[in-house]
Amino acid sequence: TGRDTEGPGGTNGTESASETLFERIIAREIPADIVYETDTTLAFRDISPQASTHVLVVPKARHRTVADLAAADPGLLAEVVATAAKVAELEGLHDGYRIVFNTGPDAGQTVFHVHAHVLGGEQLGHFGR
Ligand code: IU
Repeated sequence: TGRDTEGPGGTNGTESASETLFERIIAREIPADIVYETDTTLAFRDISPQASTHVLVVPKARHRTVADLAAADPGLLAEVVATAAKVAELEGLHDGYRIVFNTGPDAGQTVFHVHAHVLGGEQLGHFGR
């Protein structure tokens, strides 16, 4: 939609117009089952779990995709990954877990506030469709 260069939170002066579901969860306007929180990240359960454990980790600052986040704030991307690892520990995923960043429509990204899917608690299929 031509907003790919927009910065976190939007730069078009109509923040609410570009707000995603996850801004509303971060603002506690919509309830979520929060698993863990840091100053800069939030982890909450996916409403439609695709594995025994399925938690989403978001940076509180808005970036559309993981590529945008990596370019704009690599330290924050590292914090997202560290929060994902903490979630895995809290959830007892001692035999491993998967971190997925769906990026763009072909990957099925539906919410354009970057989020890591943390999946585990069972033997996961090896990629596929
Ligand atoms: P995706 O990678 O953009 O497809 O991931 C979006 C996720 O957000 C997806 O797994 C949904 O189940 C999840 N989700 C949610 O947890 N709560 C909601 O209210 C909605 C979507 I709408």
